[in-house]
Amino acid sequence: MKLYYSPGACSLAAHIILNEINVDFDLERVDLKTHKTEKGTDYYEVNPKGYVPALEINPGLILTENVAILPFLAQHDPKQDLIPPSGMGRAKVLEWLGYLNSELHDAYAVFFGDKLSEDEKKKAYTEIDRLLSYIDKAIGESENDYLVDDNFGPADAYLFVLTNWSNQIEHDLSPYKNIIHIRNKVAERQSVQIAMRDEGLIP
Ligand SMILES: N[C@@H](CCC(=O)N[C@@H](CS)C(=O)NCC(=O)O)C(=O)O
Repeated sequence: MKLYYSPGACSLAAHIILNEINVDFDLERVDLKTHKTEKGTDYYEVNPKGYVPALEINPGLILTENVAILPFLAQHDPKQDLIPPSGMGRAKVLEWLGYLNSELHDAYAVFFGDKLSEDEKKKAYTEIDRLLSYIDKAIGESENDYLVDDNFGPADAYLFVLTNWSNQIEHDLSPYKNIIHIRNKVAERQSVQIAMRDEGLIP
């Protein structure tokens, strides 16, 4: 398998799950400004949508979209308990992935487009805070150790990656104690440390 990624982008979540499962994989970095890969390939030929992540499963077979890639990778070895195989447990993982993807990811993404005015920035921070407040409360009200049940899974990896962006956009995460609690546990995982090192995010 091969993951097309950009350092620190949402593709880091797939990179983390690849490190969790027992597969050989390659990485190919994408420059999201030029849409060229590190090997000089026009990235639109890999993923016509132009964004990362894209997962090449076999030559010519490409899967895109975080909500498809993350469960696909997580189910690779059912013994690892990264995602329930069926039923409500699996639906709950997909519920979180959908929310993170369509709500929180979009709310952060506003900062990575055109330069924002001070007023636009204020509105964008307010929206991020609204979403994080909901997530933090939901974690606090559940008795689970992670977003879904007591096992680390793809939704936790995705939440970790998205909330990493708070640092980049000078957004204060400190009020969200329950999110920070999960983030700290995720950050300690070897899969995360290796992915971040391999993307050049930490030494
Ligand atoms: N719906 C896509 C969105 C992916 C996405 O927004 N990727 C960003 C990085 S986090 C990107 O590549 N942006 C550059 C671009 O859109 O050209 C998914 O969930 O996979």
